[in-house]
Amino acid sequence: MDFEILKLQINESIALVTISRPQALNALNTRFFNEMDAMVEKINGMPEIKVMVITGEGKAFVAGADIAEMVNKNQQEGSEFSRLGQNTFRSLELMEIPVIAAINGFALGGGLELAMGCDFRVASTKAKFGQPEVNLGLIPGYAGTQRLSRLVGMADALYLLMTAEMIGAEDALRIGLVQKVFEPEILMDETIKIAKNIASKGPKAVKLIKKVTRSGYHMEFEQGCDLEATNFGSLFGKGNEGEIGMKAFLNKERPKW
Ligand code: CO8
Repeated sequence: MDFEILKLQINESIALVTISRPQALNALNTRFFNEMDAMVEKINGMPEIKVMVITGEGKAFVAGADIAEMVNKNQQEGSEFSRLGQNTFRSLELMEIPVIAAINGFALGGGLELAMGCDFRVASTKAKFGQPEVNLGLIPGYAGTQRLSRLVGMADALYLLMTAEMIGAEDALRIGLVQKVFEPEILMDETIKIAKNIASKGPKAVKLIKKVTRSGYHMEFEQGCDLEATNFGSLFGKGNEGEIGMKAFLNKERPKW
């Protein structure tokens, strides 16, 4: 597929995907979802890529779903547009490699939902966050009603969803919506540093962290522990990643994965 909205830059083993429709503050339309699905498939087919980073061009990360595209939809089309976005953002969670949102500006509505579909979020001090759907007589449709409460707890989620208040990076950090905040000039360099740090770790272990932590979250505790033990064991044995890492430690060397 030809990409018009998404730009892909490869930096060693890091894939940087930039959403580039700044004239509409990177609002999410059908074309975006089709491109993001194709991008996920493309990166899934590139074993050399160890971390994916998503950011936005201009003053927004993403200012929401494209209101101009949504305005004339009927009920069935509304639900279909919701499922389209839900599936795309779920596919980020299902990628084996970590996905980081680098939030450069507005992350509103569908934009915050995209960020929440990533594994964690780093933000510029200038970023703004909110779920303003109630201002439009809507509710979130890309799993924002589900992910926000899981990430920040029920009361902060309901506060943001019901008031449509836009919060800054400091408040987002305080409630755990973002994990790190940087000055705008250094946001991308610092994000790439975080990505490269993760890329230097045991690659199978990083993928299993994502799989076991995400799958276990929805399981009974004992079932999650069972999943952990099985996958923990899968890293052991001759020539396997755990052996390489542990031997390197004992020999005071850097592991060669
Ligand atoms: N959709 C379409 N166009 C948009 C959007 C959007 N979400 N946001 C901004 N734009 C456009 C503006 O219309 C404007 O276009 P033009 O230059 O042609 O007039 C251009 O981007 C620049 O925007 P502004 O002039 O408004 O820029 P400001 O800096 O003055 O304001 C704001 C920035 C505060 C971000 C403002 O643009 C704003 O409030 N945007 C809308 C935010 C919003 O309500 N987002 C939620 C959308 S709903 C949603 O995401 C639901 C997700 C689930 C959908 C489920 C499927 C059914």
